[in-house]
Amino acid sequence: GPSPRTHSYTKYNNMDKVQAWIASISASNPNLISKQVIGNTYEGRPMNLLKLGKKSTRTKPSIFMDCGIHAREWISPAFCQWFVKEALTTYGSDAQMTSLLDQMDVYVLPVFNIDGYDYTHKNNRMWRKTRSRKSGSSCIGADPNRNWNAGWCTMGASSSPCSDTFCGYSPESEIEVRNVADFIRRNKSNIKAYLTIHSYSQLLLFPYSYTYKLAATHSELLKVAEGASAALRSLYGTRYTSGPGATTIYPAAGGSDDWAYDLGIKYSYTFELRDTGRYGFLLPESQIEPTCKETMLAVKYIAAYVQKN
Ligand code: ING
Ligand code: ZN
Repeated sequence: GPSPRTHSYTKYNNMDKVQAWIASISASNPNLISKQVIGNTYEGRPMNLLKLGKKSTRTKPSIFMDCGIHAREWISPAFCQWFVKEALTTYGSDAQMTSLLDQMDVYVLPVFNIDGYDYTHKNNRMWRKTRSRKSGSSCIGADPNRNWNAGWCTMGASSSPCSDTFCGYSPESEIEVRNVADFIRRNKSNIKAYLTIHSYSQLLLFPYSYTYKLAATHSELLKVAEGASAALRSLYGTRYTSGPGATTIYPAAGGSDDWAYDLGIKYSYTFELRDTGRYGFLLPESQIEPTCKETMLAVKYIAAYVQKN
């Protein structure tokens, strides 16, 4: 079958299980999915990027989605796994998914911060950052969502290596950020949307977070976010708030969505999945399925909009 026996979409899979799943799912349907290594993590683990879409001789327009920038936000990698499964199992029966994968490619990075994710399974469940080290400080890691070259370290970030929001020693100092930024730069003319999945707070954020200025296309970003939130809410009534990061959550420079937007990717969104704080990062496994099902509706709404625009 496409998934290993030890893999479950309704459990929080550790990194070994996710890597085994990546290998088997990408071997299962070579006409719809392929994988490529975009570089290695600080600790030397391969960063496998999945590409979903009907094979074509031409380069197709695409959507890029990453999960697990922050190590402890376990619902996020669970969503990327769910999305890949849904894409493969509904292609050919669901009209929207079929049309999306016929016309576009969807790049999925199932776990961005692999070293950190592994660390949350083995050592410290609440770890957030990467696991990079530098001589001169005994503190480990930088915040991979403060390390992008977008108003880098000007607000809502710390220059102290011991802080959970340490911006790093320079933009893209974290090899995981550099690997993803390099891939997006190389493919930027084809990438129409950038989606990044975090938790928690039930928000659909868009640029900017590094400034209070509104994005040039603010009203369109808001309109699409509100449509996506309404689609999400239609399933179980889960309420999301949409808006620019700086005013909707907090000002924070060096985030990936701001960087992608300023690079020219017009549709750039950060999801903050369930819940609003009852369980926070420790969202029970019983909520993986409903969270993924409702989030699929929002992601498919954005994808459909991007596809026709
Ligand atoms: N929240 C995001 C964080 O990195 C964010 C919020 C979004 C900041 C976009 C900057 C840009 O702090 C979580 N939960 O990680
Ligand atoms: Zn996060």
